[in-house]
Order: sequence, then structure tokens, then C-alpha cells
Amino acid sequence: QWDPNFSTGRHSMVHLFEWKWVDIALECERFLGPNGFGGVQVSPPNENAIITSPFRPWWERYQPVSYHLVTRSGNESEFTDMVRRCNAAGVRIYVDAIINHMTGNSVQGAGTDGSSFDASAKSYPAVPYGPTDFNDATTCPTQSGSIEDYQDPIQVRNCQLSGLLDLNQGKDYVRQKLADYLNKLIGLGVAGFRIDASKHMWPADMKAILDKLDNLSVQHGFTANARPFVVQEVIDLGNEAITGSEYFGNGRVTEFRYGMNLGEVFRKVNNQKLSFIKNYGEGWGMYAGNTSLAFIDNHDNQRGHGAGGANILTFRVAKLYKMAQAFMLAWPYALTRVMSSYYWDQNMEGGSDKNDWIGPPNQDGNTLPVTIFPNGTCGNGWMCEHRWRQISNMVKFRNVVEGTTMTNWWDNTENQIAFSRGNKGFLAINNEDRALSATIATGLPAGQYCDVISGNKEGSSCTGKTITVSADGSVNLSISNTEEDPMVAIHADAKL
Ligand code: LAG
Ligand code: CA
Repeated sequence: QWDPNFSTGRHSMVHLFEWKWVDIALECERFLGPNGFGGVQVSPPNENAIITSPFRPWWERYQPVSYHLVTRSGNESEFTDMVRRCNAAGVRIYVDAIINHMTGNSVQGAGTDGSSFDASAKSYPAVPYGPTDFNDATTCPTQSGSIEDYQDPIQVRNCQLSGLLDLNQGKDYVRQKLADYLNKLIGLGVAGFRIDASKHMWPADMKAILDKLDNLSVQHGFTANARPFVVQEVIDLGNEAITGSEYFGNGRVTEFRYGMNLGEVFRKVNNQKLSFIKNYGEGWGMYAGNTSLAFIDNHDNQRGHGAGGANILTFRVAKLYKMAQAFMLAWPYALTRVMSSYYWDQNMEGGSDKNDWIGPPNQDGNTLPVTIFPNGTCGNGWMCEHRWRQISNMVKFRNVVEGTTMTNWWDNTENQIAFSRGNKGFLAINNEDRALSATIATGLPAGQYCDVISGNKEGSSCTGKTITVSADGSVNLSISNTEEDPMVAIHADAKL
């Protein structure tokens, strides 16, 4: 299903990576709800392996032990309370569902809920799964049991990804266990799923699992017969045997080229220029917007995992990052997801980060709370990009301009661009090494507007720049390249 089931007037989601459920509940009530966010992608809520070497990496949560809802983000009652409170605040919850595999193939011990498991015996009694529930030499054609050739779809689906024990979703028993887990979450009020490692499951098996899912919970405010939202994580850069389009029938697909190409454009690598993105999206060979999820970075590629490479923009290059986020949120393409990260010290050696495993801010493995400073930024190592004014105000912009098309494209043939969204909104970006100075059509009614990049509209005044749209709908813009944020955004709800 492609529709995120947002409540009315909301059009973007945020990934609160590694946040605790108690903090997400608070964030829905104090920030996300009031600021027009539609939903939250949460970290995997099911029991995972406890990895101690390295110490409690973020990626231990991608090694399931059972479907008990106990992790370092919280327990089942905290999860239940979070979903209820977020729904009440108008914010949906989407679960990162790890259903391709269980733990690494040689780990054993106890998971985050104390359940024992032994990967070498393919034994997960708390589900329970046993040896016959996994792919083996009869289904995976490689000697090693691992994926060796990404041009062979059978290997990619039936062999082990990164040495993770690969479930056989061809078996009805496995399908039912997975569906039971997802249905439990639906019963608690979640609105849908990000399906991890979707490329590594057969689209028909995925469909068989999704067909077993219940409708969304009417008690939690969903309309009758609403189906769970699905975004399938498929890394498809166009050079493998498997394409994301094989999965469109099941739901949306992650569009990894979106953030990768946009990173190159804003960094001006390979002679890329902002003026080239006037047909960004389908015009660049990406998936149709109504079947895709767009994002600038995700939890993998912001630390060199997954796909996208070194040009991915993250909070570390804040100026470019905010410009790219503003473009994405203003641009009429796809469903948009904003990343919200925690800080870690990088240790780059030979182009890769030796610290790419570091888990969330913690004390002895217990995740620290997200604290909020009086100015609205976050403490304890939480980056909270979604709270950066330039980003949260563009989430609001996207809500305001929903339903309009892109009009009045303007560029200087290089790295200065501007465009409107019908008569509702206007964005200009200067990524040049010199000032932008031009008179540009905005499509907006004449009047004074608050620039939501440099400030907020408070009452009838603006804490940032005031922008005047003249009688003919044009604006006389001058944006210095040395500004903290060399861009301007105005919209109908920011009229003074
Ligand atoms: C994903 N999408 O398809 C996730 O977005 C990604 O974060 C997951 O990998 C991956 N699929 C499997 O769910 C992450 C880390 C891996 C990590 C894995 C399992 O990127 O580095 O593998 O989670 O924890 C780790 C080690 C490997 C080892 C493996 C098994 O890094 O060296 O082979 O565990 O022991
Ligand atoms: Ca698989």
C-alpha cells in the first residue's frame, strides 16, 4: 500500500533513529504534532542480539532474536503508550520491520528480552524458528551460503546477507510468524512498515505476507478498511539484476538515487549544477513519485553503510544539508522522509569511518534520553535535524503547498535556482560563490511575507527576513553566498 495514512494536512515523516519510545511519545506531543509532521519511522522494536564487540553497535538491532517488543528503545508497554499518544497527536508510527533474517550465523546467547538463541543450531525458541525455517544448500546455490553475485537474483534472495541467517519466506509457517508479528503491531495502532532488506526477499513472498495483514485499527483513528503503509527498502542504483520496480505492486520503494544524485549536485561534483534539477525525479530516471520514498540520507549511508557513497549529505555539512532538505521538501516528488540522527566522533582511515558502528548516546549501553534546551535544540548527543528551523519550517511548507504544481522555474544556468508551488509557496537557493541578485516571479499574491528559512512568523511580525512580493507577483531578491543559509522560502501561511 502506497498511502502513508497520514492524518489530514500532513505530508512528511521523520526517522527518529534509535530514540526511546518514551522520548518519541513526548516528541509527538510537544513538537511533531504541533509542527505538522505526519509520522515517525522508529527503530526495530523487536528483541535483538546483544553485541558486545564492538560495544552495543546500532546495527545489533538488525539482528532479530524474537518478536518480543523489548529493546533498548523500551518495552511493550512503553511502545504501546507511544503509539497511542502519537496517534492522538496526529502523528503516525511506522515500524522498521526486520523480516529477511535473524542474527548473524555464529552468534548465540540471550537477546534484549533475555530469550536464548543459538544461530549455529539455527534455533530461536522464542519465536520459535528451527533449522527448517531457513534457506540452506537446497535453496541457496553458493558454496559459502552467502550472497556472492548480485547479478544472480536467486543468490540475492536465498543466500545470506552479511552472514545473517536467512529466513525462508517461501514457507507458510515463516510467513505466518512474520505476519503475526506485524499484525500485533497493527493491533497496537501502527500505520505501516519500512521493510528492511526487501531486495533480499522475493516480491511474491512479500505479497503473501502482506496479504495476511489486518486492516489498520479503527480504535486508533484509522478509517475503516485502511491498509498498512509499506515502504520496501531496495537499494537499486540501476546496475543490478533486481530492480525496485519489481516491488511496486506491494507498496513504495526507497529511491536511493534521490539523495545520492542530489549530494553530487549540491557538492558540484561531476560538473553537476543546481540548474540541472528542474526536472528532478522521474525526469532523472527515478521511480514514479507515487511509488517512491525520497530522502537526503538514511541511517546507513550517513555513516558509509548501504549505498550512496561519499557524496551523501548529512548534518556534518549543515549548510548544504539544509539547502538539499529545503529543495526536497519544496519539490513535488515522492513521499519525503527527514533523518534525525545522533552525533558520533568519526575516525576516518583510508576513506572509511572506523567508528561507523557506534551506537546511540548511552551510559553502559542504556540509551540516554533526548533532552531539549530552551532554544529548542537537543542535548545528550542527539542531533535532532528535524528540529532545525530551516527543516521543520519546510515540512510545514510542504503541507501548505500540497496539491499545487511546480511553476515559475528560474535559474542562472549555474547554481542559483528558484521556483514556485502554484500560488502557495516559493523557494530560492543560491549555491553559487557569489551573490544572487535578480527579480523573479513568485506566483504569490502581493504583500509582505516572512522568510521561513531565516525566521518564524510570530503574530504579525517575522523574526527573520521580510520579503515583499510586488503587485505583479515578482520579488526583488538578493541573497549573499556568505549567509548562514543562502536561500529564501515564503508561503501562504507566512504572509504578514
Ligand atoms: C539493511 N537494509 O537492507 C539495513 O538498513 C542495514 O542497516 C542492515 O545492516 C542490513 N540491511 C541487515 O539488516 C546492518 C549493518 C551491518 C550489520 C547488520 C547486522 O550495516 O554492518 O552486520 O546490520 O547487524 C554486522 C557486521 C557484519 C556481520 C553481521 C553478522 O557489520 O560484518 O557479518 O553483523 O554478524
Ligand atoms: Ca533472503
